[in-house]
Amino acid sequence: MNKNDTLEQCISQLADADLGQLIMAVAEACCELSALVQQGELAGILGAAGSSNVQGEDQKKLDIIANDVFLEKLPPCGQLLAMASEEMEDIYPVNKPSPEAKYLITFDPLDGSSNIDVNGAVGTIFSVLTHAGGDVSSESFLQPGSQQICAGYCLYSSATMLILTTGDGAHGFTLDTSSGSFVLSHPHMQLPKTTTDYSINAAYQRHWFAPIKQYIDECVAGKDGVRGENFNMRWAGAMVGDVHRIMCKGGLFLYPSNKKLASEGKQGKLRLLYEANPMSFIVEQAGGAATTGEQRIMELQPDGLHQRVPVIMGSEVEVQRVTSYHDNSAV
Ligand code: AHM
Ligand code: MG
Repeated sequence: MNKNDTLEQCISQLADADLGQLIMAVAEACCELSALVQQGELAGILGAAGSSNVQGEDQKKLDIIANDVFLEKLPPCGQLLAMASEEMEDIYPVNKPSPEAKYLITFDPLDGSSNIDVNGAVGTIFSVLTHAGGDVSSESFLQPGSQQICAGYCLYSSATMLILTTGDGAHGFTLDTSSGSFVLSHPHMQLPKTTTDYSINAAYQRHWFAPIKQYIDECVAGKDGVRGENFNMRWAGAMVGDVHRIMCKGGLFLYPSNKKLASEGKQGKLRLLYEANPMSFIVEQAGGAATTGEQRIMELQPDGLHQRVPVIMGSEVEVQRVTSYHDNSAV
């Protein structure tokens, strides 16, 4: 696998050719979405759909279109038994799967959808699991993130990039719009162990639990506080955008639980199976870490398709620091 190889060339070296076919189908779906996102208002894709998803969130037109693109493009690869998405309450069993089909996929077809109407960065996140056997049901998807055999995200921004892992590192491919191919531009991405960048929605500050408040207060105090150095904050409003920056430069992404979410019976905002797990797999493969504050995300046993979890991921030393604040906390 060499820089400037196409995704197809890289995939052809995978021991599991079936997985390769599935990855190429995902890449094709991302390519189609990328073209739609680039067209924006000209493709009539902006604005609200006038419906809400299973989580009670308002859907954008592009949320639904993106979901449909995945439902159309993935099953023909012949490797999938069923799919689960942020935009669908129940699993989507593939009609007449081939006898060899053994994979399950979860995906957030359009992450950061509040950015669509302002021409901000959005993305797609996906995670591939192997079906253990027997009839496929939603329980089949309830596997810890450590069982993922592949995960990735596609960032639709100034360039479209697909970041992939099959467990041998995290590799970044940039879409060459002239050829329609993803090209290996960022092999073996590695994020720095230390950082002075963090990423959190500070509007929820009054709801934070003590460990997060302490961590962020210390970052904000900069040179004048216990950290003795200045920090920088960025928040794109799309996890894919924020985590991609961290994959390139280092940093810490936090979407923790907070008192408001807890009062609504939610452990976090981000969903375990198609946001937290795949992004954790990629970040860990790039030398970073990912935790809820109390437990490594990829070790959580899921209890529902749309389960939400606190997410803290990025440069290892900072993840360890936030974790230590949770260890010492009464809340
Ligand atoms: P979505 O999948 O419905 O777009 O929601 C997930 C997004 C993340 O991409 C982002 O980090 C977060 O929600 C932003 O939430 P908030 O608006 O609370 O800052
Ligand atoms: Mg999302």
